[in-house]
Amino acid sequence: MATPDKSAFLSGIIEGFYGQPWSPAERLELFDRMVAWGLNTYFYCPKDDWKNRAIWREPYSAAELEALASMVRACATRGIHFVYGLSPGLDIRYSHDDDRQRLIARFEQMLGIGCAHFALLFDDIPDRMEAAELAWFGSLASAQCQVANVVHRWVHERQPAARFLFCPTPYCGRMAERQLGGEGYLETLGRELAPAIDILWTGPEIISREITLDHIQALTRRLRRPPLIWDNLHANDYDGHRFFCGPYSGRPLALKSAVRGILTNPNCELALNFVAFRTLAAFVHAQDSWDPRAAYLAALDEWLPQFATAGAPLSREDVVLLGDCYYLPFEDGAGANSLYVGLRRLLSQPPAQWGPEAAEVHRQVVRLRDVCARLADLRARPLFYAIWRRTWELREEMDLLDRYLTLQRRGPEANQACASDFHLPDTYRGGLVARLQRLLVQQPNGTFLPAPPSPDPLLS
Ligand code: GDL
Repeated sequence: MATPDKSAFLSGIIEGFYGQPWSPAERLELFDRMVAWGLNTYFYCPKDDWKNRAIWREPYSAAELEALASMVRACATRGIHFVYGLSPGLDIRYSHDDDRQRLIARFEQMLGIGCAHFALLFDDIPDRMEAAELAWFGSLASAQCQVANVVHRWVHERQPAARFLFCPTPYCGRMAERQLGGEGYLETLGRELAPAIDILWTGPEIISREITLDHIQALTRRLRRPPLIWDNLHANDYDGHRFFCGPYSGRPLALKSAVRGILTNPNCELALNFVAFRTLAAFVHAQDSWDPRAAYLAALDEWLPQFATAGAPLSREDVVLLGDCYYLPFEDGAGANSLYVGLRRLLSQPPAQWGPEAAEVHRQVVRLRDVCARLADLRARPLFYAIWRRTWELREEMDLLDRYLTLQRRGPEANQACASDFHLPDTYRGGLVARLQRLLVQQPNGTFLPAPPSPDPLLS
């Protein structure tokens, strides 16, 4: 049984993204990695596990409960804290006793299979209540506190060492500034939520580039306790074109002593999370200094064997370049960035003025295209299935750039328009979403303006 320690610093993984939850086999693989790397908490709250959110009132069937029980056992035998989270916020009636009883009934099912730690989540829900409920409680925050305190007390009586987590409706700085959940929401939590309850927080934003000590200290005063970080740095459920395999970064090491723990809600595809988890673990155990790039390179060295292919293995350089293309939400890795900058510079000049750097940029384009193509030969098929859609798209772009650069570098005598039989209108970069994306252009300050009119093959 995992030793429930009320003061332990929680470090680990949240399965809390939108989309298909991980499989039992994937979770076992994850738990083994967590043990090897020294992460102590797995938090189960997948958004699209129906019974966690959309139909939270329905009890688990015997088969579902057995599947959860084997997960709880797998964590217990490895000394990992298993936290079970329930999200009733879409339609809970806070004042109704039968809804509270349903929450308790679910937690009772989970206690029955050995689950020791619990969470209630109120993220991504309507921030309004029925008028009668509002009049009864005074605020959404008070309503949530009352329900959470009742359930917490019930759990605590049966499992005194249980950790109990709470995800607020405004769970980041921007939401709090916009007064999501009502004025004074966080202060109400600070006053009314049982002090032992851990409050989850994603930083200044849902996806936070940085989480500073100042930010956390100000929040701690409002919540009257240090928060528990729910980090979305590597989450990719909001963008189907991307995944993130850059290092844990933008957080000072001192953050660890200012919070109750750091949990990361990562890429939906488990196989793409190697660097995310490895570098979080390294951050959690780092003592004196933190160099994200060095941590990234060290993690890639450990990941490299999974890039063995049916033919010649991908080199470390290949994998670093690939990883650099899917680095972090706010940052490309050095190799990807220099390729992009080189291409931009080249394409802004007439080909007659291209110097020797054109050959180097072109060489990198071809190399990246080939790396993407060779991923089809990966021996680690789960990794290939997780990665291929994004890298196929990158391969297409590199292939087109290769054709363009080849043509232009032949010199003025090749003076002909660039066209490609593999990049035809409507199939290449096609579809309504792609067309819609071209209508409004985001400016560097974040605002949107209509794009200058441009030809649309479907309309011409
Ligand atoms: C969210 C959701 C989370 C989702 C993430 C990234 C929290 C507390 N909730 O808002 O489930 O995966 O953004 O899209 O972060």
